[in-house]
Amino acid sequence: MTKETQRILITGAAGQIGSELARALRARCGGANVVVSDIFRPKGELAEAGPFEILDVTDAKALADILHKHRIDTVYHLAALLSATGEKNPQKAWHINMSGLYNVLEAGRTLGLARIYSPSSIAAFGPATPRTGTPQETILSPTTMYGVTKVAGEHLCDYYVQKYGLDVRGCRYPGIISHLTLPGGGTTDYAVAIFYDAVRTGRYTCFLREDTRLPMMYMPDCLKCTLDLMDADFARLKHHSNFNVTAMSFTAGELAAEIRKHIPSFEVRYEPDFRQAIADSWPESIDDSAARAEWGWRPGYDLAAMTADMLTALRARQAAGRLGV
Ligand code: VAH
Repeated sequence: MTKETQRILITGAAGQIGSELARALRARCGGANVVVSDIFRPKGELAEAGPFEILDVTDAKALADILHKHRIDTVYHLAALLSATGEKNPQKAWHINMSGLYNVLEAGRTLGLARIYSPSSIAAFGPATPRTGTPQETILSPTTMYGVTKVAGEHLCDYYVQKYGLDVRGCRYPGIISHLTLPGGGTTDYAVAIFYDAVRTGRYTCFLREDTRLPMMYMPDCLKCTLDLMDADFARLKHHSNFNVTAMSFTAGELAAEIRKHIPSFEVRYEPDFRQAIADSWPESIDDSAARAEWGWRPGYDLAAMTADMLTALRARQAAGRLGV
């Protein structure tokens, strides 16, 4: 199966990562070979630039029908409720995140999928985890339902690798920052919203404390780590669906200061809400040496490069009158 012959399904494709992963995979494999799906039809090019399907991943039959209809051999499974949304409805988060993943893995087993990508998150860690240079192998005791589903998901994926020989891979994503599609329901979403408000109004009210430090990554690096891991020789991997990856760590105050290098008058007020407790349970920085050793992971963007690129992109959209979209 070469890149050109892959038949790919992306679940949760209308989300922050899914929408950009769809663009990258369509550029690589051809639009017709990448089927995007979500529970609603998104506006714009995502549903127009190739096959689109409405899909609720908790419906195993609907998933199987789409896999058969499009002769799918590879699934990027991104459909999930994130940390903040998950804490507002933990039972729904468990149902969507775990039933969805179980259905994808069972489809892999019964239909013989060639490869599955299922991301984890730094949310798999908890207060008992070492917070600085969090190791690849460490205590996983999350305090959010999202984190519980990520830990359970990592173990479920590895079970299907060991028991059935399924090719399942995943990274523990840090906070992801991008300007194409707004994130939805995450604790790290402040690091995206701050850029929009800096460009729109010059002021932002942050829902985390100024000194809250979290591991982060710019979207181009998120796509790079996802595709590099999927291209890696599976036989060389010692880990499968739980690779620590990161690109940088910064506090909300450090991010504001970097933005101020471009917008000197930028003002931030810090009004922590319920998401502060979630952020406080997560690591401040990550040791991603296993990903570097097993499949050559290397990030490309640091805080300065990301900030400059984000502001350039958002200012261009503002000048074109499209910042609201
Ligand atoms: C969230 N953006 O905030 C997600 C992510 C590292 C956290 O999984 O829930």
